[in-house]
Amino acid sequence: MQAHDAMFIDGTWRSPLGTSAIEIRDPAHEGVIGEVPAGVAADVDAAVAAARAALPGWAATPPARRAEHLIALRDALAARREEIADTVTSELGAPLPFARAVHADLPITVTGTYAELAATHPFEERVGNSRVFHDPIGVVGAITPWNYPLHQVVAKAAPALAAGCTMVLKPAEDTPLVAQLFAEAVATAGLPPGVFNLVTGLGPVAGEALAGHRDVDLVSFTGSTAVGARIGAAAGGAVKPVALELGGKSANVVLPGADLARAVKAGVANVMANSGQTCSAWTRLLVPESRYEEAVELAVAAVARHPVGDPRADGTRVGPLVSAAQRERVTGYLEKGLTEGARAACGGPGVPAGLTRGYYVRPTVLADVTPEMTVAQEEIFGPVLTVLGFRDTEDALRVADGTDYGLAGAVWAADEAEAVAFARRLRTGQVDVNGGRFNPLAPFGGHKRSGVGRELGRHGLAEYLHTQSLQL
Ligand code: TXE
Repeated sequence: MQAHDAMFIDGTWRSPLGTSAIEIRDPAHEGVIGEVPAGVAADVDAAVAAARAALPGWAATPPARRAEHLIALRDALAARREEIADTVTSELGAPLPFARAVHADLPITVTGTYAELAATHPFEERVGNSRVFHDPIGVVGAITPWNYPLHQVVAKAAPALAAGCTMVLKPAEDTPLVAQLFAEAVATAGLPPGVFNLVTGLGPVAGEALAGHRDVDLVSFTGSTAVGARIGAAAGGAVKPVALELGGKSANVVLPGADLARAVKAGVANVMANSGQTCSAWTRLLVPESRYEEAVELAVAAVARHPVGDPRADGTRVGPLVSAAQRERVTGYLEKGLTEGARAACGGPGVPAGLTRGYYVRPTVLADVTPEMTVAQEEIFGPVLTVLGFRDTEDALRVADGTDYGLAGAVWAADEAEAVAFARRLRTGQVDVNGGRFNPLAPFGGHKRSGVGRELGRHGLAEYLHTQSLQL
């Protein structure tokens, strides 16, 4: 799509108030594919003012009518599915089939789920002699990352709009094009002006202005734990609610008696998807010590079935990383892992064969990893699987929970009851049991330093509501 040299504010594309622009690069070829304006505090002020002005009308719109708007928005996105996939492939580098099936279809589905929830949620209930109202929290400031650039936007915008909130979005600077496409879909769907506003820009400028804006009632942030912690601290100081979806270091725990081959295959596919740039990725494979070498061999064989290359080439399953900075970061972790005693069973630092341009890294299996190593503790955010051994179930639990994070994970066991019993003891927000299917209505979010709050489904809607009770 063609980039807009403008901000989407109050239902129209308005000239930016700053003078600088941000270049967007195609990570597969490193060329500039467009530029968007770098928003300044005055752009954020204008967008927040538009959202504030639109709030009373949108909040008073009957939920069933808001649901109709969300259906129109879903349809507007669905009509542009191929363009969404193409845009995400261009600015993120995701292989096209994955871009279609996940980057396009998931947000379309999620928008549909919130149309349904808007129509059916009990925004008013009776509790004894009280009438309890669940009202929109107000103007939402949303700050999103680049890894799932449309999904992250929709995971905030759809519930916020369903709740009756209005919103200002500051998308990631690496992937603003699909956010502009979303704003176009908002316009096509005929949402009232000011209900959704978009300001592109840099985190420390536009993001900071939005996160600290006095007239924003809730900040919803997805991104790094470092930035999330700052935003959370500022919100705490201002006594404002905040939703934070941060990093992860999730464990894929294969208990004795489980189907090891199946678990490893699924685990490798999970980590390689989106080049490993997924906060919930199962980056640590935990297997019984007695089957350690077998697991490493299975992982290496599975990685070989994930060809790395141009995201538009047939057969590619692993594209480049989003940026040169991310490639440096991931390569740094690989080097550190080897220095600390890990072994690259396949991959390792360096460029994949035949790929001299683009921000590629080699899909890697790190073996001989121990729980205290940096690569077992910190989020790498690349196509890198670490393999750790455990002695018994208690040891597995200790290792699985032994990081600062607690976002997602997986458990495999001979039977479901055993896997569920183990999963229930993990301090993590979401666990897939024996290959359980993704559910767009299930609450998603973290324990510990993985964040505060939940996204998706009715739990995601609740983040955008506040409650009033009247005693009769
Ligand atoms: O994140 P940032 P980055 C993790 C992952 C990755 C690392 C760094 O480990 O390697 O974070 O990625 C905006 N005030 N995740 O540097 O900086 C920024 O403009 C307000 C996990 O890209 O946190 C962007 O819109 N906003 C993750 C958003 O924050 C600020 C997804 C995220 O950028 C800001 C992405 C500031 N001071 C990275 N500084 C996940 N949880 O899915 C930046 N931003």
